[in-house]
Amino acid sequence: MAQRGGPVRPARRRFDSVQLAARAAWTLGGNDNGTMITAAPRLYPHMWSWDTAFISIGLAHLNVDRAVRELETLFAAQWRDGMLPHIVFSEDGGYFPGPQRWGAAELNADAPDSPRTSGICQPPVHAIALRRIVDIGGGSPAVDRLLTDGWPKLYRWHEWLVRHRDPHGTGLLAITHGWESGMDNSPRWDLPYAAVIPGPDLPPYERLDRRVAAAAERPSDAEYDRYLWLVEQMRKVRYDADQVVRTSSFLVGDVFVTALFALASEVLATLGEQSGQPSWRIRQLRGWARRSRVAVASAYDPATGLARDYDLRAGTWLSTATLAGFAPLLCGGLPAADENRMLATILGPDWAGHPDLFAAIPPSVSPNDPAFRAREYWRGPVWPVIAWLFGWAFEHHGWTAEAARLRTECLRLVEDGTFGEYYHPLTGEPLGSQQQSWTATVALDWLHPA
Ligand code: 2M8
Repeated sequence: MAQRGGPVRPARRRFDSVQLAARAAWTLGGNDNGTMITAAPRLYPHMWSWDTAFISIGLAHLNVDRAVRELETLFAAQWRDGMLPHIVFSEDGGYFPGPQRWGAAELNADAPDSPRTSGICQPPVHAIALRRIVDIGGGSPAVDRLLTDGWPKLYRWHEWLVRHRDPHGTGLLAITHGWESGMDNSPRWDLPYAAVIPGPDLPPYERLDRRVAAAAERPSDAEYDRYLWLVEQMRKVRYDADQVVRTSSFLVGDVFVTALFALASEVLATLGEQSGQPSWRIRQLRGWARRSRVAVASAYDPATGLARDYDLRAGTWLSTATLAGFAPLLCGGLPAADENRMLATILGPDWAGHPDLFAAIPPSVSPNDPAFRAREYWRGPVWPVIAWLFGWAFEHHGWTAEAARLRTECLRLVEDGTFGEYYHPLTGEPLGSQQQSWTATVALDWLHPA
């Protein structure tokens, strides 16, 4: 139906909440390969680290034992040094780069031989998932087991990040690949990626994502060359964590990852208190949280009202305006006046309050920004899981009305039951993969608030 003066919106189905929950459960069942719930049926037939955190939250509403098992499957792939890898490979092929191209187990003694994994990590949202699972299924033996056995694994994961990813000791955590941000081709990374020059010895490869998803909705070939070149650089130093930081031509202090780390460390500390973990570890977690919160607040730019990333290779701040700039709203730490201004901005006409949006959810890039691309992956579309993170943080910050509004709008976006990987912000059209597990699971969580 054409909106007067607005974007043309294709007709959509609308499922009521019972039907939507049933479709979400069916989607997860369909993505369950017996060992793991894959991120999506065709595009992503493996386990992704932060997807699994979100997936376990939705699963907890269906079967808390299964939710616990999902996180345990991820933890079983933890590297001996503490890193939680970004991909845990299933036996299925169908994704590039697969385990052979990564060669993690062949090159690094800390990587498990089985299951096979990639050689990088993803945002540390897992403690938030553990919190949600405890809230939903607390008291069950499986959850108690997860708290007892999983908590120390998460502590080691956070410790790994502090030890290897805080090169300046400021609390601002660095990523060595855009994939580690989870926002692969966000315009945040355009400048640092411009300095990544693939060498002539980049081994040839064939992209498999293009067989499944529309080219216009995926990163370009030039972007992929850079992604694969960074993997080559890491292979050359055998994924040695400190050498990767020293040698990778991409090294960026990621303000969004840092904010998630601060939030998750605080959450993990509280869970540790409730489950009798050693008090020195709890103190340490709170110290890490504090330092990273300060780093996030220091990245705030009064000129734009947003927080910035920091290009550690070039020694420059990156001021590209994206949804990640609202990172301080996740972890707190800004003076009240700046925080209120930021909250008003994310809800205002450049972001969630833009009049042309299908639903009042902040997209990955503002529609008012010349760089906005409505269908292009992390360059404009709406990502339900990112909205979930903001909603969860708003709720815990006491911004309950804002959290409730976001939840209502998100449900309106996903009520067509396709569980798109991401959505066209102006028309609500599902884009990328369909039946994406993490979209189905955040829908389940929105359907079961509190
Ligand atoms: C996307 O990333 C992978 C690479 O890790 C890809 O594009 O092939 C991102 O959206 C990432 O955040 C997500 O975890 C992954 C699986 O859903 O897909």
